[in-house]
Amino acid sequence: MKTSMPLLSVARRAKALPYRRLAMLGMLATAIPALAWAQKHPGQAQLVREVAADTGKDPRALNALLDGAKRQQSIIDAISRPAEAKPWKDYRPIFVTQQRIVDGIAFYRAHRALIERTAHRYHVAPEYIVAIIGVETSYGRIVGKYKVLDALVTLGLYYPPRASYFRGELKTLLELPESHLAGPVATLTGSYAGAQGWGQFMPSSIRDYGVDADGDGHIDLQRSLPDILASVANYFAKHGWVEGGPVTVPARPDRAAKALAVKDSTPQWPLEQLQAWGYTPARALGPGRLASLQTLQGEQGTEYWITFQNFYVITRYNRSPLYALAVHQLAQAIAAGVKAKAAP
Ligand SMILES: [Ca+2]
Repeated sequence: MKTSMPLLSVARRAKALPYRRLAMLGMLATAIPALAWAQKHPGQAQLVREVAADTGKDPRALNALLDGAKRQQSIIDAISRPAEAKPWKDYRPIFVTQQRIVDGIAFYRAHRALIERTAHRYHVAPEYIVAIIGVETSYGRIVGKYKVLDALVTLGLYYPPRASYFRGELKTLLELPESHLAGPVATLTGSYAGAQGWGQFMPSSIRDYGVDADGDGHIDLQRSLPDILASVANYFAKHGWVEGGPVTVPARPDRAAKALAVKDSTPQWPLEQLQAWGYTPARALGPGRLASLQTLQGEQGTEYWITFQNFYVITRYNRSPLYALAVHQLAQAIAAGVKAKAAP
């Protein structure tokens, strides 16, 4: 949306105007240096000032880039109905499908050496790296068709409920050096939220956790499998993945189990405490671990899941416990399938 009239057309129309309005235009003309450019998007001028100050990038190039971005109503519609609003019984069938399991096993087998080498280097579990890119993009098949710049301009500058987060991501996108992106900013595509590549990284995640694992000088999360896998593994590692640690186990509650209100999946009670409150883990685990509890509505009724640090780490990728549980179940199914197929 243009916020002021183009000045050239004002000047052309001036001849036909009466004196008083001409005088006003004369006053306007003295202000022309300040008005020579009209921002296309609300807040664009301020954003460009900040990016230019932080990076030394040319404000004209930044403005040209942003002038080419469009507010897309479909992006605002998409963010207003996230899948995480569903109960677990409806969420799970979307992400933990037989197709995604079969494809994950095939993907793991096709790239086994690279996947396991990467997991080993970052001290994380290989099947969880694979499950993340399985849930995010079906192993790179569906990486998103929105222009990343349109997505972040729309949500950062036109969507007040999430503007502070998305404006920050837009600013980071504009500030990232070329070496951190899969191509020129205007050409990047991704999700409606502006996440890119097989692992759907937001710009701040590319900046903080992206890895150039193949050493070609670029973090390419669209085309380089070594970069894609290492970046996801690094994300887990930096958020505190415990090598060999459990993610979550189902729990059977006693009839008198204490009702627990859990705000997020930060591990907060010793496992023994949860047991004392009436939640018995489905398999025995060593004592002394901090845990939390998720109560979800599954197909067969209420499900109780005792969650650990690694579950919390997966929620750093996506805050929803449903997401973390879907990643966990997909990872377990893939690992079982790879093991079964590897056996004689
Ligand atoms: Ca690279």
